[in-house]
Amino acid sequence: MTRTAPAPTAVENTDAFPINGTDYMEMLVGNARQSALFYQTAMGFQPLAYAGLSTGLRDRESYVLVQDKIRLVLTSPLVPGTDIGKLIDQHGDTVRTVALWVDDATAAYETAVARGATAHFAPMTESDEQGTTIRSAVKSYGDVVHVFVERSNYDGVFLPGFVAWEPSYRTEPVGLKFIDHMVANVAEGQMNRWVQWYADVLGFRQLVSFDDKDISTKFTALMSKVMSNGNGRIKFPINEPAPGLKKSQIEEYLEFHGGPGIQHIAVATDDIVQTVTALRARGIEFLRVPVTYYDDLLDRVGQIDEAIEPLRELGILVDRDDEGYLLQIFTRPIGSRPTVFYEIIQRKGATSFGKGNFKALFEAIEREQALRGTL
Ligand code: TYF
Ligand code: FE
Repeated sequence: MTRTAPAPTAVENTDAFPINGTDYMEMLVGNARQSALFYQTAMGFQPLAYAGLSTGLRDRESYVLVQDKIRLVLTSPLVPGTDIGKLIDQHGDTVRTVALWVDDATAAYETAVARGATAHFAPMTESDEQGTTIRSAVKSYGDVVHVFVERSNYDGVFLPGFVAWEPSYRTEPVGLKFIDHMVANVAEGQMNRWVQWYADVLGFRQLVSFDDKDISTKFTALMSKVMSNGNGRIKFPINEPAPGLKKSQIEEYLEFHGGPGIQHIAVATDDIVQTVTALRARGIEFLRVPVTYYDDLLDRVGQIDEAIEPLRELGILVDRDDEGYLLQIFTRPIGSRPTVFYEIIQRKGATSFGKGNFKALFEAIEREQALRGTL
């Protein structure tokens, strides 16, 4: 690993324009109504907003869910032949939009395009009784777009056009707090191009770089670089496959996703044992490392606040860096295709990405690939 910059909090802010944080993430899904129930029941999200037939849309509907700072939009087409339908046919359920909360969506768009971004839509003003938003968007890797959201003059439930979604069915949150990072998989030879894109267009800085020796098993390898904005709230690792003896998880993703896209969304909790216990009780399945992982855990990471036994029972991984330690665990893919999955992460000082867990984690992924016949 090469540290190209100090801790995220200490990174010099070179953002091309102010970005406050992630505003929302939109997934295109085959059946938003049922996916919404999955995110409520299994993942502990709360219903927030809705747009669809009853609000005047004819071709699609969206459910918006929230858990602490995480806003998730689930969108499905309602009729054949839509652009959204074509994207779902190509990718399966997929993250389409990573929306960034900005002070000025017009300036953000003009700056991003001037610095080399491809436009997706020009600034548009949307209004209702609750105020006005301005949104604009540029294209990133694959079919992922970054929407810039300016909402300082808006007081409504989500965005103009959405109404409050207030079903009587509610579930307990599981303690998910905010999006810690969102990881892209791109094709071999494309990582540096997209690293450069985030530097050129958004002014992001490279936090860390992992080469194929850092991230390899006997069979497969990958490379990864992490890009971050100035305030450290947005972290985008970008992976590409590296040559290996067998098909890597990145190649499997690219094949089943039909091109580059978001591979995993890491969500932060401040009590990972409680969060993972709750998620498991609701049916979420996690990757398992061999129990021998825990035999020398304290030798590797030193003293930690948590008891080892629950970590072993749940399969939670631990890694330490210069600044502290982190606990993390990865779900199985959440949809039918072996593409998108979630990471649950609790940081106790550490700002890194669990390099010490890469080998055990990637071997666990390879065991899953073997079961799928895709290794
Ligand atoms: O985001 C990360 O860097 C860690 C590890 O395919 C990781 O969560 C990296 C690549 C990958 C799965 C996990
Ligand atoms: Fe991660």
